[in-house]
Amino acid sequence: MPRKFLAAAAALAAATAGIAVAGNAWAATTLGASAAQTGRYYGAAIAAGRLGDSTYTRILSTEFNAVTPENEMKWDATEPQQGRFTYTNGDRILAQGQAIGAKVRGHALLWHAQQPGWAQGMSGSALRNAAINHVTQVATHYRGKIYAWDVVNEAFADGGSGGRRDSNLQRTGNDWIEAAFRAARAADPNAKLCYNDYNTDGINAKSTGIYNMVRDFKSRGVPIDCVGLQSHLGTTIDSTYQQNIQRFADLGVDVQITELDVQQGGNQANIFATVTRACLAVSRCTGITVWGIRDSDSWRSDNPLLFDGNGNKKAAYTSVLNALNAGGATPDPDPEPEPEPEPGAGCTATLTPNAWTGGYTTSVRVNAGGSALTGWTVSVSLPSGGTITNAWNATVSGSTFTNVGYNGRVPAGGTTEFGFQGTGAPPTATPVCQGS
Ligand code: G2I
Repeated sequence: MPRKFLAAAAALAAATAGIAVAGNAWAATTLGASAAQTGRYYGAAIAAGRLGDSTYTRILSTEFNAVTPENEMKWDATEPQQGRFTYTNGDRILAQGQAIGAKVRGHALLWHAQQPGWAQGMSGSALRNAAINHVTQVATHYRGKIYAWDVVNEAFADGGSGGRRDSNLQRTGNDWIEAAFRAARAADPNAKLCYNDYNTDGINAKSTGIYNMVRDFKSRGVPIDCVGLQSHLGTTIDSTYQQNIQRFADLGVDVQITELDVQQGGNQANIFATVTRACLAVSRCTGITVWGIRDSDSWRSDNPLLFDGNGNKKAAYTSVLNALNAGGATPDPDPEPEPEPEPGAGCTATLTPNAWTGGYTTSVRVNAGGSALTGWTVSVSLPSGGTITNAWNATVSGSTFTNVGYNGRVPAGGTTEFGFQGTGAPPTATPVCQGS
């Protein structure tokens, strides 16, 4: 075909597909289409009560290719009286999503908040049975139609404990989460099953508690497919945001950014772009959902979304779109191969203990030496009578520590750190480090 016809055909194809040609690159012009270029979705939480607003539905159908019901599939909405299920508003969200060809995320089967009054007053096996029945009924009603379910929402405590949050559900026994995941899998085998939480937007005690639960679930065959990082953000973003996504992905689960909103202020557009780039950098980060469409639709009052109250695109919108298009348009055509590490590569480890009478904690620095590591073990010899009670950023068996998914790779000359706690006096002998 002559050159000018080729160009015309390309322009026509672009117009038909709703994409524009920017320079020599193909750049999509909506969030959903841009995300789709890299096989991801870009979604919004929506409310049934707003579907009559034409500005709202115009932006929704133009920009987004995934939806989450903001409240309509929660326990209080779907089972207001025990055993009497109401799906009217949840079904409206589903139908709206299907009408625009969007993925529908289900939110949320079990949560300590927004429980119907009858469940709030229950405990013990009656509550456990009611909760599992709720999971089974709702997941069965939506069977085959939900891309991913938030099976359990916000079950971990804030602060440094890394443990579970107290709730009526937690008091039915620590296994309530895995029971819920098993029931959800049985009811809808094709939905991805997610654990979803907030304040998990970097490597911290809470996200590490969840990380340990997911690792345990994977090792015992409890069905879990994804982790939702809500990402309700303020004026800063944790420097380990991407690393945290990566460590969950390395456990063999998808990661989804499920409820993104960012306080308006100097950094809003940059933070939105940073989140976008972090997700695009991790192949198992499958999509991003913002928690509402316009600032006026948000549960927050600090204008945290991508469209202003009039439905106009904000600077944050443009920064997200550009980041999506950069990620989709510039895959590295000729990546440098990773250098193969020498088998049995050497490494060294040094302890920096912090001791008190009867116990200690210590950080351990693993130093890769001359060749890169893909994994490592560090064995320590404990003074007699001493025991190890706890470890972080490593798994422990006896007195040998092994890297976890996100810190096994150490470049030549590089270091990584883990730590542990013990009783008695800290080890004094040089630990034995073995790399692979
Ligand atoms: O709190 C923000 C989100 C945190 N993660 C879980 C999400 O499910 C949660 O969403 C919010 C909704 O955006 C709010 O719209 O969850 C709130 C409830 O905890 C929702 O607020 C509730 C109000 O508290 C109720 O008074 C109201 O009846 O919305 C209900 C429906 O409009």
